[in-house]
Order: sequence, then C-alpha cells, then structure tokens
Amino acid sequence: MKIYFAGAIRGGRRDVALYYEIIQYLQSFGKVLTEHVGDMGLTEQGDDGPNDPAIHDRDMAWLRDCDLIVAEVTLPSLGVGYELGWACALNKPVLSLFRPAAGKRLSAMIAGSDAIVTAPYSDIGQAREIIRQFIVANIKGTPL
Ligand code: 6IA
Repeated sequence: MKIYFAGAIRGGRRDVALYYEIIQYLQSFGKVLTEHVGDMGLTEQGDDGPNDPAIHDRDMAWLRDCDLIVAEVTLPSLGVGYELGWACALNKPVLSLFRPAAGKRLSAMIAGSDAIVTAPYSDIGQAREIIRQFIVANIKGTPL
C-alpha cells in the first residue's frame, strides 16, 4: 500500500514532531511516499528539491500513484489544501486529522466535503486508532 501523508511545510513547522509520529505509524501499513514531511531538519525556509516546479510535479505524481491520503490539517497550509482538493478530484480515499482548539475552526472546504473523512482527535494514541480504522475500511484488496 502506498500512502501519501500531507502536513504543513511553508505553512509552518510547529507540528513536525506529530507528523513524524503519524508517519512512523503509517509505515506499519505500507510505504509512505512523503516521509520528508516529518523530517525535523526540514524548516519552512529549507529546501527539499531543485526548485518549486520539481517539488510540485514530483508530489503530484505521488498523489496520482498513492492508494490513500492522510493529512494533518490543524496548522493551515495552502499546499495541504491544494493536495486535498486534487485527492478528491482523483477519487482517492482521504482522511483529515484535526485537533480542535478554542477559537479555531477547520476550513469549511475540508470539514464540509463529503469526499473527505475529517476526524477530530487530541493525542497520538487517538490518531493511531482513527488511522487504523480508516485504512482497514479502505484497503479493498490492496496489498499492505
Ligand atoms: O504550503 P505548504 O508548504 O505548507 O504545503 C505542504 C504540502 O505540500 C505537504 O503536504 C507536501 O506534500 C507539499 N510540499 C510543500 N513543499 C514541499 C517540499 N519541499 N518537498 C516536498 N513536498 C512539499 C519544499 C521545502 C520548502 C520548505 C522549500
């Protein structure tokens, strides 16, 4: 199974430790194509490719190739929103994980989409259980 994990990069790196833990768990189900999103060395100023078109085109190829998408959407990111829109257009299963906090509401374009499963959670243990259930419900014969 090929999994595309989406999380903020230029949107901010405050949640990178959590992205790393989610990616570690996702790797118990298959290959995570976007492991670098959880790389603690990648800052919002850093660079992970020759230039922006190369990053965009490589990520789009992975998005087309993956079996499902898991996104951590608490920290708003234009790139993650763009990826989720494409994932829906490509009819991929999409899970968005969101940590509710006072005064913060998830974009209606994510929370209101019936092509996206949005799950509120508060800690990594809860996130793991939501991910496990989502993957079991979406494997449809895909080799793990
Ligand atoms: O708008 P954002 O940068 O927050 O978008 C983050 C999302 O876009 C992630 O889910 C990634 O899949 C994708 N993305 C954005 N930048 C990169 C990147 N390097 N390498 C791979 N995927 C990316 C750019 C590094 C940058 C800090 C210069």
